Amino acid sequence: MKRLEFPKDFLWGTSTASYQVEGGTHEDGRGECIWDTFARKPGAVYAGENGDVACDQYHRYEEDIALMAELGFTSYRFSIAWPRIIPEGRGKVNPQGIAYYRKLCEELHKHKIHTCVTLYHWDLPQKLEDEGGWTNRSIISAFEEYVKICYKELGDLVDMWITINEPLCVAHLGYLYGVHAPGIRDQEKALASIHYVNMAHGIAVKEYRKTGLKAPIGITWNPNTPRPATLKEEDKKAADMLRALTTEVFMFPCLGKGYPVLAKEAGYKMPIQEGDLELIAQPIDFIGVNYYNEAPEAYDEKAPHKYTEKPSWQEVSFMKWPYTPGGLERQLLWITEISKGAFGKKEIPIYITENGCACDDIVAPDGRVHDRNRINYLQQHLEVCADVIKKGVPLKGYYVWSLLDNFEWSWGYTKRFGIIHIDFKTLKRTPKDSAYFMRDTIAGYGEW
Ligand code: GCO
Repeated sequence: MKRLEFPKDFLWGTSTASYQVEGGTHEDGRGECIWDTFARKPGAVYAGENGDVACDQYHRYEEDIALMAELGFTSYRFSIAWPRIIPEGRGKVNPQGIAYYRKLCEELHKHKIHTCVTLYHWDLPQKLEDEGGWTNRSIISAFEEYVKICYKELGDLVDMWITINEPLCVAHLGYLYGVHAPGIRDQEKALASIHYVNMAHGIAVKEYRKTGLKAPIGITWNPNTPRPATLKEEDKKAADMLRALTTEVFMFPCLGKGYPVLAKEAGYKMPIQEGDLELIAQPIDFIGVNYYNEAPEAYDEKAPHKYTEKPSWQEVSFMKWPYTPGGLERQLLWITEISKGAFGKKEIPIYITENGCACDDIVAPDGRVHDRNRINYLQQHLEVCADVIKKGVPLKGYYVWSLLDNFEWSWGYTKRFGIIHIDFKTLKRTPKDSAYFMRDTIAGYGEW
């Protein structure tokens, strides 16, 4: 028999994001965000779907929190919708937005569930995008204004703060490849957005330290740490270059190391001004890691940065992402290594703030969702988590992505990541077998 064993104080959570689960996009003073706009663009989102209703957590949060409590989760990671707090991005604060997130946090605390708040999970107020969004240096002062309101109005109810979710996706998907809002494809703008999203993280931490609030603050990255496809030196260089351009350009400056040399060699010119790198390198209390899969990378003479992804052999999820738990071990060991000594600290605690998979889930005639493939994925990755802790990785918690099936960005509602099934016609919630697997794992019966 295999058994998953974790430290007693290990944090067990589920993750969601405002635009993906809340709905209520035109309610109680919420302003427009870039995803409201992007979803209206023909072809941008599968079947023209959007987050107007989503899982309707804006009205059903009590039911969702009761389900989390019933499963024994000890933390809930959700994001605050900036356009609910400051509808125009700057200036007037919306008291109904504040009131909603206070109610959400109070309900979580009533069920003894720890509140883990992501300040930015991609729903930028449209008015700020109209001024250039993350490609305009002025976004930093707008983010500063926003986070200071959140600290002031919600600081007494938040147990853990995450500044930005996945800066890589903000920059690359939003401004380089244009497959996410705001749908721009421009290399120079993408480079500016990398730098300004790093600076926004820095200003958020700097302002947080002035509040005197005690909860830890950190950031969530989705590190891309490919393995070289072969032992050939050129494939190793290709993997190193990909990691530098998609991961180290975010993690290194935030950890006080400045931009990676390989990025400069690749011609990355950031709009750096005096003092920027010092602002970015504010000491953080933890690192959030979103891990889904790893891929083999090889040298490719014809590719822009001489790297290309090679085929995987492993079983894939419904997103065609391979099941690669070994990649999680390699990534966590790498993060532990590169963050050792940052800010003069022996180590920086790590939380897996997202891990999970999309499956073709259906409700069976018995009324259940037998998502054995998701349980296999979770078991394989949780085994790695239990194992790396014994190897000295300061892993302190694990959040499943996601609590609910939800709006999977440009895929709309076609990719189900939840441990709770949503019938998007009735919004009925049905815990999947993976929810009961997580319940047992949290209770210490993670065996099979
Ligand atoms: C991300 C986002 C989530 C996604 C999830 C599945 O990591 O991309 O944080 O919003 O929905 O990862 O793709």
